[in-house]
Amino acid sequence: PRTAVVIVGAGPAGLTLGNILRAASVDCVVLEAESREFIERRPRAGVLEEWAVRGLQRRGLAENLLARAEVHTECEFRFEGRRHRLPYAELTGQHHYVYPQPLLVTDLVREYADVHGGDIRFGVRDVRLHGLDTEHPSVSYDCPQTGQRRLVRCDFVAGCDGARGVTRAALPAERVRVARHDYGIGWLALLAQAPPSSDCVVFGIHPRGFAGHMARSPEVTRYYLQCPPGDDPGNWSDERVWAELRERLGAADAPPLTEGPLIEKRVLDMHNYVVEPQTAGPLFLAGDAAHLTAPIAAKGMNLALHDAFLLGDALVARLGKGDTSGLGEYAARSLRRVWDYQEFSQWLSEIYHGTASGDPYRAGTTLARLRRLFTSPTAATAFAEQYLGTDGTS
Ligand code: RFL
Repeated sequence: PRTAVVIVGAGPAGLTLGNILRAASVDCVVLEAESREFIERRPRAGVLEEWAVRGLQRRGLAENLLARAEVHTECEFRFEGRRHRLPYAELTGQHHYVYPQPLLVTDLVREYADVHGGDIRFGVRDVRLHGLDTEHPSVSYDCPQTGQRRLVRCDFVAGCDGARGVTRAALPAERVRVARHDYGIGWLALLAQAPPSSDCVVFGIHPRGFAGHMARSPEVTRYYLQCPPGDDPGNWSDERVWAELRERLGAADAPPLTEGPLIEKRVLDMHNYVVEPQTAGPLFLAGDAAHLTAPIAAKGMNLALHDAFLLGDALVARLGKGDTSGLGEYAARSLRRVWDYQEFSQWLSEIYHGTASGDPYRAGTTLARLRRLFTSPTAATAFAEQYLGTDGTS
């Protein structure tokens, strides 16, 4: 069997890419290691930037999202026992959409497979890439139903298999640079079966460590607590979690937290990487496979969509009209936004974690940086632009 593009991975990047190709009648096959039920339930991100939603909308992929997502226009920092609101939409004219990643993935699978009859194979094992240095690449995998090895010949391979995928390893080591950064910090990622405790995202900047509150839906709320990297979630009883959240998110006039059962407790080590370039011959990486940003600035899913838009349009131009310019520029255009967001994550990490660093000098400069956001409209606007990704880096 032969197809134009094999897409490895059915996350936001792979599914968006698949939909763009299907809409342009480009043949493709999506290979996904997990089951459909699993990927439609996997909780992760929830914050989408307005440009990303407009990109989905232009491609007919945002109907449910626009009907159901919540629009957020401001965020709140709590530090030194006080609440400080930052009205980012007022400052930039743009806002955030809050739409849980599993809902977006569900919409994208339905559109690709059920509406457009796209080919997607779930539960595949042992995906391997072949012939990347030739004009005739192919991808092989173990088929879950028959246990047999299958081979799909293609023109292009899109590596959309996330941070733990296999396609990144197929880039030739001597031509690729991987830039890494480890913050040396852990976050306990929590999902509470409880309504949000505020109408906006809340960042608690506290000497005991960072705490975050992010609405996901009227019934579920994400919280984060800074912890040592590699910490065991077993060290965090529900009582300890809520006590720590109350302390770190506490501020004068702050409404009490709405508590509930904790349905997810995972420790995430905060680290980033950027692969340069993210292409080799017919292989193009997109999303977390090519670059990871710790959830510090809620950028990962947005970058995955950005890559899918660029790569989808470039592949359609190449396969439809023989125009190779988009593929030639893909890595550079992706990386411009990636590095911009990496820099913002770096900046924001210091705000989140500086006061708890144990270093009084860093604590002092962190608080100065924070206060400036609420005394200088220029500083607030600069923050808002980066927080919303409105700086035109695409
Ligand atoms: P994904 O979503 O990881 O999808 C990759 C897919 O590839 C499959 N796969 C394979 N398939 C076949 N063969 C193999 N060998 C395979 N190996 C893997 C996987 O099963 C999966 O289905 O990558 P993609 O598409 O690049 O999307 C990236 C985003 O998922 C990620 O950046 C975000 O979730 C990051 N992130 C956040 N991003 C935001 O923009 N805003 C947020 O608020 C936000 N919060 C978060 C996050 C990530 C988190 N975790 C757990 C990593 C919060 C958390 C807790």
